[in-house]
Amino acid sequence: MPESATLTAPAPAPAPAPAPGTGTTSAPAAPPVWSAQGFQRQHLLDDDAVALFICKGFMLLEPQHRAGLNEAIDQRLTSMEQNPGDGIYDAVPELAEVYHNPVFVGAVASLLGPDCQMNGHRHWHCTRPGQRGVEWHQDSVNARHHQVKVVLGMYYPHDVTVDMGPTIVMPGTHFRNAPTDRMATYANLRGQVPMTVKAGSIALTHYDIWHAASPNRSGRPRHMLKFLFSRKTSAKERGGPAWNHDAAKGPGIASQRFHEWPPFCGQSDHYKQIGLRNECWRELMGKPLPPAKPAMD
Ligand SMILES: O=C(O)CCC(=O)C(=O)O
Repeated sequence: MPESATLTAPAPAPAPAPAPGTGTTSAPAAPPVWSAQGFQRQHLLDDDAVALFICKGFMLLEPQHRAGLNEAIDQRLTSMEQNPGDGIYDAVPELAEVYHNPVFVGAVASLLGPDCQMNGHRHWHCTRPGQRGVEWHQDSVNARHHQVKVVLGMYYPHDVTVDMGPTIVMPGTHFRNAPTDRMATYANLRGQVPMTVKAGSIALTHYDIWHAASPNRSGRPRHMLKFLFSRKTSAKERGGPAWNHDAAKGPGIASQRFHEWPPFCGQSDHYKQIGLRNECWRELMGKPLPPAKPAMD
């Protein structure tokens, strides 16, 4: 697994064409209920990919979609006058193909288990030319913990360049919390990562990651679809990890990753981070947590 944590896979088979006589002009058919049950083993993450996700709180997936899919979604969104909120999945049923891509399904199933579910809340984030973006925030409840209960799948149907207002994420911040009103006053953070991506990319992030949207100085709207996926059962309940775990090498790979000291991170935060990374790994492995250490002054 390369450092960039980027995965690729061949395009899945195109969706079946509508039966003759069934209208292409009628309202789009309702999208199928999302499920990870059909994941393919070769698309599950390996130990290093999971360890990297635990450290950074996100990974960038670059699945191959069928020819024309990204363009069709981009055009449909650009022509929409109103944001349907949670109804975006029904309004743009091609999104079902995106979120059923085997690379995405394999990654989500690896982190949340094969019985995970698509959440009813989702959103189309459109930054139009001249709009200033969104301040730093966490989507969840600003609590420090070691679990992965929900992940976000941020899909970009077109190439995103730096002038188009990319999403920005701050690696490692899923283990930090800060009051939202204070966070909103932050500007450029050292180490932040802009999602300047190829069309079709999906940033898979921890629910707690700090993220923002930068201003759109280009001449076209920047689209991002944010879908949420939730855990149903813990690894302990299922009897072990959900990814392609190698019992001989995995723990060593993870331990090495967890001791990596990220740039711009103070010593105190690094120690707390190592503890949370280890607890997160144990949780995802279905192992009990080590006994709590006495508080330090
Ligand atoms: O549009 C973006 O890139 C991020 C916006 C976002 O995540 C939000 O408003 O919650």
